[in-house]
Amino acid sequence: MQTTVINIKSMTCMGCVKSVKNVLERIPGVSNADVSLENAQATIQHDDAITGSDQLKQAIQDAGFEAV
Ligand code: 9UX
Repeated sequence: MQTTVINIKSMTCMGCVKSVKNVLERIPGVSNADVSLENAQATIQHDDAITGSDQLKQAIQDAGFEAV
């Protein structure tokens, strides 16, 4: 298990936060995702052997947000 923190631009409301959280938690290998609007970042617990940080980033981009 590994913790990855990804900075996310362009989340403007709690709805955005929820969407990002849902997207992340549906990914295989992700056990928990905490998304903070204030900090503009996601803290994700995941199994690196199943889903790595690049894939997490990609999923955030695909959902329409900017992962940096
Ligand atoms: Mo609310 Mo966030 O419509 O895009 S979900 S601003």
